[in-house]
Amino acid sequence: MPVSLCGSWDMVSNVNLEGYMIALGISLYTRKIALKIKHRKVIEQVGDQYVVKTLSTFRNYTFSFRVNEEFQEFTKGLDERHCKSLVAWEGNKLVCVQKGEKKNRGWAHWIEDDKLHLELHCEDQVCKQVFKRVV
Ligand code: ECB
Repeated sequence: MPVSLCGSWDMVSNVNLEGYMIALGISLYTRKIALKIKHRKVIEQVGDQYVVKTLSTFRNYTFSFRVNEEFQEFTKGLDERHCKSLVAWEGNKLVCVQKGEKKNRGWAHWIEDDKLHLELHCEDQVCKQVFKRVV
């Protein structure tokens, strides 16, 4: 049974968000703001339903899913695209594949050294974020 991802997490590092945002076609203006802000991740689980909230002073993005069940995702406030998304456990990693206009799009969350790790990928770009638990 993987370690629970649930809780509130504050960003401590953020590598190549710029490349990831360029791959998604985000405007220069929005990228400049997005790079300056710290994100908070809030992950909740009720039964087999997860809610993942990415919160910031600039924009918020919330979505929910059931593991192993494909769902329609609309990345409102991000790149505003529709994806067919599927989240599944791969070992200790919660892995999402986001099928849509953008190739090789998805993310993975896992816990390592008491930190929440997130790898976001799109086309040939990988963004790596690490979060520490909010106490
Ligand atoms: C919600 C805070 C986003 C602030 C940036 C706003 C605009 C930039 C537009 C698009 C850039 C794409 C992503 C920004 C980086 C992180 C936001 C959420 C990343 C994500 O999809 O996380 C997953 C896994 O936790 C949940 O969707």
